[in-house]
Amino acid sequence: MLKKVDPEKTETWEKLLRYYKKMKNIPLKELFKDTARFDKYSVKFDNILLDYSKNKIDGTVMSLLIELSEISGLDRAIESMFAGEKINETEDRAVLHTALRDLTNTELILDDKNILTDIRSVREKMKVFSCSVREGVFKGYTGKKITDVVNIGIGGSDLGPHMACEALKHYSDKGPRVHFVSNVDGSHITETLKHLDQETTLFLVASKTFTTQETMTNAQTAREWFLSEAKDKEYIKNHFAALSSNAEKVSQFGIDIENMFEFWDFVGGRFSLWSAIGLPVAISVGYDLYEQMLKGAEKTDIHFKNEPFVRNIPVILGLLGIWYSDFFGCECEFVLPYDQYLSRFPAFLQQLSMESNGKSVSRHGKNTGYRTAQVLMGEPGTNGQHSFYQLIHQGTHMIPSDFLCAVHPLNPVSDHHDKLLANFLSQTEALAFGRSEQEVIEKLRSEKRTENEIERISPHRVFPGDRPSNSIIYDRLTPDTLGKLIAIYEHKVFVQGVIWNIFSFDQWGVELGKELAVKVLDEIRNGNGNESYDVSTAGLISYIKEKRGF
Ligand code: G6Q
Repeated sequence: MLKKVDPEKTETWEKLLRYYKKMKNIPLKELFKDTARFDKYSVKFDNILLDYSKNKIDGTVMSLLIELSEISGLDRAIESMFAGEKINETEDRAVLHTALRDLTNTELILDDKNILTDIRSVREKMKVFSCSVREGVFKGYTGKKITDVVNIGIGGSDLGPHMACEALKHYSDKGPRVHFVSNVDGSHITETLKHLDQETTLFLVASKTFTTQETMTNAQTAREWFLSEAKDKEYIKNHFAALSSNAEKVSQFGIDIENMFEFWDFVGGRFSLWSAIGLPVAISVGYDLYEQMLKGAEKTDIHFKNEPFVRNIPVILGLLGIWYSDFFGCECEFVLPYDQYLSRFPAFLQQLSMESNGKSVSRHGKNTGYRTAQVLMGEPGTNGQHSFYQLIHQGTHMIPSDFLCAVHPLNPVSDHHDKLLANFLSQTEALAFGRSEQEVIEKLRSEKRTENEIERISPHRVFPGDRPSNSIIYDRLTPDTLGKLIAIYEHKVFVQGVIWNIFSFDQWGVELGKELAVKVLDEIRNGNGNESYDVSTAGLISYIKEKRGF
């Protein structure tokens, strides 16, 4: 079980607070007088390099942060998670997404059962199914090959596979096209189905519970669309598969249990990419490459379990996040992939981090009183540069940012990659070291500007610098690298949750809105009285009803 240590009440926290008061006034420029800084604060793990030297840290900060992780029982927490202890206490569940990418032939006993046996057998079933869809052995009801696969799911049953299919698109040459429908807004499924053909479309209904309103609504619409052409319900088995843990509901929906790919309670939604939820990835790029992604994640698991904290990438990233959130008071963090294939990585990480650690009640059941997860956002570079980077460079907030880029491009077109790399490198340099007023004045003078102009313009062109970032460089975006990167962030989130003394694996915060929506739905559908609502909600409902002619 996880230790329950209130980090704020530890002596180390106090020491960090005192040290922060000193560190905040030492600019990065000053810290970089130490020419060994890159060697001291960078870590290599296989084909990935993390440079965290452009952070407002020194040896003392890092030792204190590591001390904090030790006091919090991080070592033991890691062991507990991998061993399948029920560390998701509020739901009484183990947290074993790591078992899904355990490709060794060992065993892992949970509730008297070797779960690796079940995991292997679902993986085998995924292998056979994905191959047969890709090779056209699995056929539609008129005997045609499947050309389009539509994954219907939301949250954890959408964000991971959607992100991974996008990230590995380069490798999907012979696979069918893969589409993702998540939003209950009818426009999402309508626009997706518009260009598809019932005879050649396969639906994967991805829902652990098989009760999620958005997913079941979209799945029903897909079923009606299919039957409008195919007519006979017998054909559903040729066009619908389920990724779920609820066999009863799957069969009630009319999906053949043969076409159900199971996963289990010990897999949380946002960590479920490694389970049957990854089936669209296997179909898109082929099972072997899908398994390479799992292998990459497994390598990160080994790194996370075995590397001392000083060289442990998820631990370092997690600690830096805490340093900025709790001591510098940063409310936001950015993840900026200089890799178009990672365009959906920030969206995936938003859920991973904010749904896991966006909590304010500690494992003691009391208000934390200190900050937990920051708001996470991001966009691929260089697009972000022409959009919101203004704020990170010259705004009033300090926003620690992770920059990611490949050394080698997957598409070596002219000098695109040189330019991408140049932008990637320059941005972190500009953020850290900025441009002083003196430098601005000299530059304007060299441009032959008048002294009046210089006086007027120069304050606006100063870059204060001293803005922290991490650089993560990988050789090229392969399935193995993608697996490693995702697992690095998963474990970063785990590290932070352990130290913040919160439960990272539940998500009670999404429940209230869902419950209220049931009541409001009745109102919208049947026009029942609205006297039990607050005046704002009641006013909005009346307005909508009036407009809809109720
Ligand atoms: C993630 C959450 C959540 C979940 C969705 C979909 O950790 O649990 O995002 O994945 O609500 O749930 P179903 O897979 O049950 O439809």
